[in-house]
Amino acid sequence: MAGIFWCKNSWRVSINAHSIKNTEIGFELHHPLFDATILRQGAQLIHFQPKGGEPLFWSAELSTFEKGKAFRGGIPLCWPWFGKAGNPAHGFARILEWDLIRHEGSKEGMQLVFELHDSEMTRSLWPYAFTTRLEMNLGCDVELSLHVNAEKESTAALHSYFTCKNINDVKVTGLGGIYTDSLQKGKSCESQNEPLHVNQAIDRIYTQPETKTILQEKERTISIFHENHSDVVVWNPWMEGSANISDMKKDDYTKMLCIESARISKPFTCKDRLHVKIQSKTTSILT
Ligand code: TA6
Repeated sequence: MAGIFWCKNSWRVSINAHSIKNTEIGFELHHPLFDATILRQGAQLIHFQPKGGEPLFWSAELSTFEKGKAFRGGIPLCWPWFGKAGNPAHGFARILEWDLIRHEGSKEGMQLVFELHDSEMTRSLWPYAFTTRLEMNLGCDVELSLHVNAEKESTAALHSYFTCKNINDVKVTGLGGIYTDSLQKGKSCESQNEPLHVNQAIDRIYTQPETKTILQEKERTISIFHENHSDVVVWNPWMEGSANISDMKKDDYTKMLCIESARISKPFTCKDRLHVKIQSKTTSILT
C-alpha cells in the first residue's frame, strides 16, 4: 500500500501457507484470499484487499504513523468513549499499542486476537480496570468482534473508513429514519427511511438502524452486518470540513465515507460485545 512505512527490524513467520510480516509498527498479512495491514497501535486494520479485488478501506495518504496519534484510515477503534465525551477524542484505544495474543491461519482465512488492558496511563484518563479484546477474522469477508470487560459502562464505535470511487455515486440504505445530527449540536432529527445520498457534510448518529447497512456504488456493493449495535454513524466532512483536517487532502472527501457500527445511545454494560461483518461484491457494468 502506498505510503506505508515498513520497518527495518521485521521478521517473517510462516503459518501454513500464509505469512505475517511482523514489524515494530504492525503486521502485513498475505493470504491466498487477501492482503491486509494491521497497526499494533489501536489494533487498527488499515488495509484489506481481496485477491483480484479492490481495497475496501480508505486511508489518508497524508496521515503519518506517530506513536500516540490517531491514524486516519481503515477501522480505528473508538473506546471507551465516542467522540468528544472525554479527552482524547474517541477514547484512548486507538492510540495505544494492543498485544497480539493469538493468530491462526487456514485456507479460509486468518484470525488475529488482540488485547488491551488497563495501565497507569489509561487509569489516569479513565480510572477503571478493564480487559478489551478484539477478534479479527479475515478471509473472503472482514469480521471484527469487540469484547469489553470493564468496571464501568463505556461507549464505542468501529469507525470504518470505506473507499468509494466517487461519493456522488454512493447511496446508503438500512440506516433507519431517526438520527442525532452532530452538525446541529446533537439535534434529534427524523427523515424518510430512504436511501441516503451524501452531497454535503454529514455527521449523524442513526439511533434506530437496521442490522444491515448497504453502501452501494456503481460497480460495488458493501454490506455491513451489525450485531449488538445500537447506532450507526455516518460521517463525511465534505470539502469545507476537510480543509480543517490536517491529514486530509482537498478532494479526499470524494473518495471516502465513514459508516460506523456503534454503541453510543445504548452504552456497553460492563461485560458486552459489538460485532460487525463486512462483505464486498463487485459487479462489472458492461457497456
Ligand atoms: O464519527 C464521526 C466523528 O466523530 C466526526 O465528528 C469527526 O470528527 C470524525 O469522527 C473524525 O474524528 P477524528 O478525531 O478521528 O478526527
